[in-house]
Amino acid sequence: MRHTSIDFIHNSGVSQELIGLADKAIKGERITVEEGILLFEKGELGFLGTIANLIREKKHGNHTFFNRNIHIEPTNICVFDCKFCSYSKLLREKTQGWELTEDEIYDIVRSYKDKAITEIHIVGGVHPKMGLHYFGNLIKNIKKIRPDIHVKAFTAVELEYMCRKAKVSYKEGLQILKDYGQDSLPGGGAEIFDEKIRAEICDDKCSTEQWLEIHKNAHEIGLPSNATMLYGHIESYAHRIDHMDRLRKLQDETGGFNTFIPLKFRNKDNQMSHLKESTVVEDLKNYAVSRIFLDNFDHIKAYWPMIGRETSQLSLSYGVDDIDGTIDDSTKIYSMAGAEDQNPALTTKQLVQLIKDVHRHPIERGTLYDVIQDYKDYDFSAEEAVPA
Ligand code: V47
Ligand code: SF4
Repeated sequence: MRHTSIDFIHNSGVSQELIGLADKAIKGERITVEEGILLFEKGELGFLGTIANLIREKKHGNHTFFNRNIHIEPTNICVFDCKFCSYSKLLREKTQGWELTEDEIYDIVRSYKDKAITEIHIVGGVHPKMGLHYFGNLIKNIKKIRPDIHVKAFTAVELEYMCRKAKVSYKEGLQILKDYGQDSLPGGGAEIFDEKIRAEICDDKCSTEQWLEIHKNAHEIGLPSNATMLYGHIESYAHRIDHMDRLRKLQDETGGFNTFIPLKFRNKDNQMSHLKESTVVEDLKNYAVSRIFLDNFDHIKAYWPMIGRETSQLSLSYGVDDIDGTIDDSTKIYSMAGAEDQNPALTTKQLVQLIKDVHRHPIERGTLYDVIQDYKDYDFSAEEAVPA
């Protein structure tokens, strides 16, 4: 007799309550907030992974997405003081900060002239002198160099500051950036939406309400976005589910989120260094519960420069279907906070192999999940000499 993963759940000795929940999730029914918390508290890793993987495979089969992008970080000078941040240098410490000039940024873009990148991700500290039109012009000029490129830029934190300084509404500010050529928003700055936890870890930057409002406005004018959650610090399971619940509600309204990216708190050189980091078991549980709870999100992403290559591979059996990618990720936000990958760059060939090694099917995607190349039977020998 053939046994399925569902039989396995029924025979695994878990409580009737959890089995009922598993059946519900696998049928595609929505899990409540209380049930989400219960999954975190009572669900063991194998049980959660089995459900999350069934959902993942129902949505995407074996397909595992990645993209070819570069990160540009114009500055790490920031007016805010998030306690978990190892990267920003407050204005008084300017000697340790960097500020790329416009020309330096264009030179970076030009240096990828012959590379098949499809996205530029621009994000950085919140610099008091870099405003809405400065960044708008930057995007316009980047597009002159690479008209084909998708520009995913600025977290809601940067956008809130830019709009406030320029004295425009969020919608006006976003429309101005869209007119300059911005295509979508990354998911950063969300951290944890619970107001009390937020006040403890990042008191002075954009509020939960503002973050959600900015993403809502972006979706309304046709700018899709991502959503993140910083976990594994002082938050509880209830806070994580509350965070996902607020995202799920907004997604019901707008449908504008592409992907959910849980970000594991890293503890090196920041004001929260006394906290222990979460274990790999906890990381996988978190991916699995995210996949089960966020029924209206198509994609769950494990960002490999932050979580490491091996945990990214494991995550593909715990609900994750996207490992971001990047041919050359110059982001410093994680390497400065202690991530395993101090020099996060993988060639496409290496990335494809990483996915194939765990028997998944690699698909290169555009930012909006359009299929660019199926790598299942792709032969790299023809382009062996080209590093990217
Ligand atoms: O909002 C900062 C996080 C985020 C630490 O949308 C930290 O495709 C862990 O959002 N430990 C910015 N995390 C980066 C971001 C992102 C990254 C990759 C892809 C996308 C996307 C978005 O980085 C911040 C904050 O949550 N962060 N410090 C730290 N010590
Ligand atoms: Fe600034 Fe972002 Fe660091 Fe917060 S996380 S201090 S907003 S760079």
